[in-house]
Amino acid sequence: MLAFAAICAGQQFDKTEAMIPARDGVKLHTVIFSPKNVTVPLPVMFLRTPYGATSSEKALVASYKELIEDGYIFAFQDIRGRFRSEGTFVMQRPVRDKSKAGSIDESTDAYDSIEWMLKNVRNNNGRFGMFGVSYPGWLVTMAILDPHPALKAASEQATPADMYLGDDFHHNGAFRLSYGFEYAALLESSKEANTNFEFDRADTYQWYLDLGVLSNANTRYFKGKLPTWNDFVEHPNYDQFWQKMAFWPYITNATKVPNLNVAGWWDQEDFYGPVKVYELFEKFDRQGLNHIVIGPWNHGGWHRSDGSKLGDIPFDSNTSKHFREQMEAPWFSYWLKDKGTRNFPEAAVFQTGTNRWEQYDSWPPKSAEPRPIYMRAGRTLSFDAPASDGTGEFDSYLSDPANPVPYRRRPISPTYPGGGWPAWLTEDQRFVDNRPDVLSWSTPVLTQTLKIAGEVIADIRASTTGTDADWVVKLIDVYPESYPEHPELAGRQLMIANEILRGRFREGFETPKAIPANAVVPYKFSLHTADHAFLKGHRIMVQMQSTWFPLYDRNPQTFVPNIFLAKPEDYRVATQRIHRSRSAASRVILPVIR
Ligand code: PG9
Repeated sequence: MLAFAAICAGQQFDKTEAMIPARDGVKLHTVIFSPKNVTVPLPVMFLRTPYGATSSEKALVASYKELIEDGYIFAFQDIRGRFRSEGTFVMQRPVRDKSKAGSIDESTDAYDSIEWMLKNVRNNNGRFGMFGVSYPGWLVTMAILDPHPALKAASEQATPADMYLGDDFHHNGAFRLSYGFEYAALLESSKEANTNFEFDRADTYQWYLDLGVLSNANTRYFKGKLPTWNDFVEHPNYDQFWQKMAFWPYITNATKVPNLNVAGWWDQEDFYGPVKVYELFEKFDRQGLNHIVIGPWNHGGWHRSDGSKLGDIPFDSNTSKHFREQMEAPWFSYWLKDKGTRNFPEAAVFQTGTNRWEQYDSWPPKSAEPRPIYMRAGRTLSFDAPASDGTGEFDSYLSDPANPVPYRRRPISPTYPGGGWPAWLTEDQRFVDNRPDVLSWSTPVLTQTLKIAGEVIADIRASTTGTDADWVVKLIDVYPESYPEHPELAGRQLMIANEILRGRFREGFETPKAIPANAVVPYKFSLHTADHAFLKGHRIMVQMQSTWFPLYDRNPQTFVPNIFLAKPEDYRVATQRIHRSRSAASRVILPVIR
């Protein structure tokens, strides 16, 4: 194959393909689209991916209309070991050991590719922009850790930042079973394809239940051949393996490249990541190069659709189109083409409920007042703390690993492709509200609107008859029972924030500790940031449960050193108590704004 050959002539672009040599000689397959008949030098928009580089003009035009209108050369690259690139694929290859000469990582591959394109792509103006959602967003973040000097603008979008604490594979140490299983199969079953695991049941809830203990994944299906699954099994705790994959050890300086971090409130995969990367860079950002946009989107929703709706939830405007036209395109055109003005808000955040874009000088805003809202008797929720310490001040449920709470309405279709996964976080939580193993506490109907902007924190006191337990906390907006403007939303329970904590990690993620049975234990964890108005006429609800299946694997509820090796008999029913007395109050801390 020619190193750099014109392949075909589309309508608007000339397409060429190149095998770009990295410093260790591995060649990276890159598809370059240059607008036809343009003589002025143009910047290059560069996207790296494990999913197969965009190779048709039709796909390019369908995805990047607003950027195309501004005029760019586009370059799409398969990362090493995927599709037509040489080398070995490593899931989120960690940052290289810089003391070793010639060592490589995704940052050096981006650097070497830019260096090559700078010299070989005709008519480039010497400036490169990198963008991408999720894995490609992670590749952008890797590239700006050690950027090529020609990389002048970036937008990481939905990058993972920590696969153990908050992104695709685990949250707070709880293993994301359906995602981890299906994603390992997707990327590691074949080099030149994205392979969807073939389930023999329509309802994957039942399929994962029938799988039984986690070790059956290898004995029955993967046979030890998928490196990522084997890593899950071998690294059940937050050890060096996961820490080296996270960004916090590496983001120790300001970003040199202007970076627009982008996140979606209902991102079903990586919401923790972009907010974390923004926070990490922000500590050092004296030059105002680090910005964030958070909109009412699911994973990558800002690049699909017009963003007027997600699931059943309407937003009163075309939020995705607005982002692409008014935020993303001006960002790149300012830094790469000297067009427009540098008046980018520090944080452009869509406030759900009022459905308005807000601008903040920092995210989360410093002006919010943390106000605890307490779980109280009679399944009520109140800003008044409990006053008494009487006996029986708790609510309780039986958590049975043999009958776990489904995370979305059954039948649960596979994660990929499509189906119910992309918008599941907006699903009406009434489908589990009446289960005996789900508890809900709610306020009376609000007589005035309550706005929150910032971090929501769960601060729970709980006991279990077992020696390990998962605690799931959801903050929910309950819509009015009569809602003529959108009758389909009447009485709706919409999740605004949520998270899980695997109880064994309550004192730290590196070393799991059994929970003392029947003791009241504090569990404090973040439900992440939100910007939401609970409107007058709505109610605020907090919901708790101890299983969320098959999104999370089942906690055996008996302490075992490694849950991936748990035996069937380790999985036991436990009685969970959520305490609500004065000295053992359970609450959620809300960042209230005026
Ligand atoms: N959420 C996906 C992912 C990113 C990085 C690692 C593993 C999975 C993605 O959408 O790319």
